[in-house]
Amino acid sequence: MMKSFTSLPGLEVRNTPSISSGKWQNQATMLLRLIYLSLIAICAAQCPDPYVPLDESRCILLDTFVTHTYRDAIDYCKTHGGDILMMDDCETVGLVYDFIYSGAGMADKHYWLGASDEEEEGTWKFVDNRPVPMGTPFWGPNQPDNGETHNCAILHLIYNQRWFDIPCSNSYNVICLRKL
Ligand SMILES: [Ca+2]
Repeated sequence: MMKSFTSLPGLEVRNTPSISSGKWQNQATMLLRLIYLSLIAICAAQCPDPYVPLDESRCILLDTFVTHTYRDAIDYCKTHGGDILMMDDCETVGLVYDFIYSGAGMADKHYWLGASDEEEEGTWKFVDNRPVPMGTPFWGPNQPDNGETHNCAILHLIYNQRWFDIPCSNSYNVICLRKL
């Protein structure tokens, strides 16, 4: 009579824990819980549509389709739960620059910067009242240069998106930022 496979010498089947044992059930439950919590964390960290990530803590909305005056651009971003583009550090300037040049149809436009010297000629302030950095590498060559008729700022496509003063009543495309 043939010996069964599992009873051959050296191949004794050990008493392995069953999938239904308490230990395995606990581990499976823990694993599922971890996956569930990770999914919640990933979902919570997503930028709300139509924003996309700028970096690990900020979202960007770049509208290439509709142009707005400066005031309307500020309202447009507020309506979308964010703020018109404001940036006073080179890291953010670099990130926004890279973003503008990362896809088709974005780099051939001017975008509003949330900055103006309407209140006091020559004193540039962001919408949130922070002072606007002057000179290189932020502004284009010899900018701002148009005095009392040019009191708002754009990222100028001819100047590689460096800043340029312009009348606030002009219409340009909009970039909004918001926290993740
Ligand atoms: Ca001015």
